Amino acid sequence: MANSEHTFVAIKPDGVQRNLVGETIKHFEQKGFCLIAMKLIQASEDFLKEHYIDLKDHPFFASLVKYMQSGPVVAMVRKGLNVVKTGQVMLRETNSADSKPGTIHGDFCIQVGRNIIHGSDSVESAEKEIDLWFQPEERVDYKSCAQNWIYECQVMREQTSVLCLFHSLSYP
Ligand code: IDP
Ligand code: MG
Repeated sequence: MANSEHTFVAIKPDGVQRNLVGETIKHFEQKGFCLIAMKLIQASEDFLKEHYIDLKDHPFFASLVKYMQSGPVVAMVRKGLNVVKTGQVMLRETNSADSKPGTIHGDFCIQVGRNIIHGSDSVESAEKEIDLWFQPEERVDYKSCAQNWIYECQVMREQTSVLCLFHSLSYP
């Protein structure tokens, strides 16, 4: 269903140490993406190697794992319409030097190796990352009242595709 896409977001150790947890969460909260799970976690080396397995052949892999292990990370799951793609736009670019003001990297980071936040780069990676970081019982599905004001179509609010075909718009 359209607005039930999930993404994985992690505030990296530098984001936590620089007291940017609230600021980065605020971006996702204000945007309207629903919070499904969140925790503070000190990840192990093996765990981070698994998380970044696709980058294992890059020269920065070892330093990336060390950086991510250097302190706690705030991991979360967000849900919403095109949340993976839009989440990436909100973070952009991987290299902070190329990131525009208004994005999280653009506003809070200078170097690629200290870019305070991770977001899944595809729906497939989001699924893998969410499964790696969160047990099913750590994810909470609930009805957010805000959704009535964030999405215009009944289908987006109720997450039931047939509803859109039969209901005219009815605002709360
Ligand atoms: P992404 O985080 O935008 O998806 P990836 O290419 O998946 O970018 O890289 C993962 C992370 O690895 C980046 O967020 C950044 O922290 C780090 N990284 C990427 N490229 C470099 C580099 O050239 N030098 C140092 N660290 C890098
Ligand atoms: Mg990536």
